[in-house]
Amino acid sequence: MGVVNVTPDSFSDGGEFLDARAAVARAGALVAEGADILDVGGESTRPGAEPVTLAEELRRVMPVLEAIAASSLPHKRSPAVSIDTVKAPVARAAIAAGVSIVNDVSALRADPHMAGLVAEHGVRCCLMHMLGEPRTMQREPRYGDVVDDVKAFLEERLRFAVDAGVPEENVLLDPGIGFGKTVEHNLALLDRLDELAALGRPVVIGTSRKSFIGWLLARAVGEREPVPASERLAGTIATNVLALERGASIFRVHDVAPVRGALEIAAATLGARCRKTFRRSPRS
Ligand code: HH2
Repeated sequence: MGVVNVTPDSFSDGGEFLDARAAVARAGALVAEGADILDVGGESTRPGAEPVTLAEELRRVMPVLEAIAASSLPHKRSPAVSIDTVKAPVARAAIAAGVSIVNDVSALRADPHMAGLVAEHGVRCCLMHMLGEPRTMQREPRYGDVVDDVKAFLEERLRFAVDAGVPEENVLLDPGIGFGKTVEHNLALLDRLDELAALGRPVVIGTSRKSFIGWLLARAVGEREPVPASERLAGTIATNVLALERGASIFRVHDVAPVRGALEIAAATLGARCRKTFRRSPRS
């Protein structure tokens, strides 16, 4: 899953693809690099981010989704498109423009109309764990056992979605790396990702360029500041390979080519152990 951030303030690429043409070019490049899914978002969820209005979010993402749907992508492979939003009206407009996955980082909690919308249109949805909300989530997050707590949350949200009429097979689950989590919380979730995969739904993992990687690299060399996002590719690759081994099947990343390459080799090495989870989308 390649990330297309149409935002001025995303933590690693804010402002780079705010212009619709730049975002569409970015989408094309990600598909050429091997993305099976494009995740388009118009609202940053980085720690401390302020919410954006409905009108502004629509203004950012719709031209990009429409251009992708019109197949102006300079590549033959046709990706699935997901919309990274917590707002039902944005999801509704995105679905009308051909989006088939709603990536809701609030796991259907932010907008009371989201679950019904996903059910009504028969699209897939990604339910992600987040403690609190982006503005405040990194202020001393606490858990009993982070993996048990996240697992219980995802189980409850899966049940909620199914009760709202979303077929279970349309649900993807995501532990929400970096969303109200310390470095140690993120590491525990990655280490025990198999416990979340045991819920029986595909696991989405989003470690790409995230700050825990920057902090771990800084710690390793005795620095006091996290290494910048531009220097977190090695950590992104390592964590995605590990997540594959622990049962993840969708890898949300900014740098598709190197991560895909690493995953191909890791999948070949692991063979039958991950054949079920690592496969290209049916469309490619
Ligand atoms: N991470 C981000 C945004 N959306 N969705 C899912 N399902 N899982 C994630 O881990 C996830 C997500 C944050 O990354 P990014 O989009 O690059 O940054 P920003 O939120 O600042 O735009």
